[in-house]
Amino acid sequence: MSLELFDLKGKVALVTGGTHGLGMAIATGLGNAGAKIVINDIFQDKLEAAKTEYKKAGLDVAVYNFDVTNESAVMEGIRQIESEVGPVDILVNNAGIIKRIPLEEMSVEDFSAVINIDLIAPFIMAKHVVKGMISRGHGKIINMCSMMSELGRYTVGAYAAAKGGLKMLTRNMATEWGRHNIQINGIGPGYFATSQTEPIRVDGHPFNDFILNRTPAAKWGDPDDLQGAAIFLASNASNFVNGHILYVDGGILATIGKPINEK
Ligand code: NAP
Ligand code: GCO
Repeated sequence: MSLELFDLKGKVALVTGGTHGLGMAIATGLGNAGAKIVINDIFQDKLEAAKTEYKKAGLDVAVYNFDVTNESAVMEGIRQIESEVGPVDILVNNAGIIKRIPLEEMSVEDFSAVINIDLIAPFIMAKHVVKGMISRGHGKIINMCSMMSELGRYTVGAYAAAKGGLKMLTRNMATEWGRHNIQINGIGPGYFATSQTEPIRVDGHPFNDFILNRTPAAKWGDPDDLQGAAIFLASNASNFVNGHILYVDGGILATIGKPINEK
């Protein structure tokens, strides 16, 4: 019985922003666990390139082009997906952006852009996927949170506000939809090697040294390190887990850290 708990055969999983980075890693993990994978993005060329990459990994992924911040586009995208692929059993709200600007220099436009994609879009996506989940009496929603759901950092104030809000939105989704046998949880990655963190990860960048020191595992996360947490939260193994943020951070949140030169 135990391994069957993690089997996703017969499930449809929609991963937003799944053309690369953490979304692609998570979608690949869910696909390898048996789910039919659907991804979205806003650039058709990235969707086509990603489809080819997934195919090389043995996964036939369905791709849809819509902006997660545009409610009418989301409604049409979900309608198409549920008509052409099937009802969405698993939603991973992964699409996101970051803007690294000191708050006193940040425009309201930039602040709003981050909030729109990182906080309001997960609400829009969930609102239009959950209706079917309620009617079917089951569903899984996974929101991509962050270390910034718990901690502040210089220049990422809008992102921290969004990801902190996403943690509480996750808990409120669980509060409102748990009664329908829908589990809504978050994954809180530490620092991972993707295009999003590339600017602060290059060798010699002070932040790179800081993170290697601040992380007990003493390395940047590999996106595939998130696959186990995603499969767990997408599967029957987590049917009594709700409103939980599962941090996959190499130990960052467990420690105050250590002096740079200390072993
Ligand atoms: P990434 O490399 O920047 O990828 C983000 C994805 O979201 C891209 O596919 C992007 O598409 C898509 N996207 C952006 N805006 C969109 C929109 N309006 N509609 C649809 N798709 C959109 O980021 P990542 O590092 O993989 O991170 C993925 C998620 O994990 C994000 O929510 C991020 O905040 C979170 N996270 C990342 C880390 C980390 O260390 N990397 C840690 C904690 C949390 P395009 O490429 O076409 O723009
Ligand atoms: C940053 C990083 C982080 C990571 C992640 C950490 O500039 O601090 O981009 O925000 O993306 O969210 O969990």
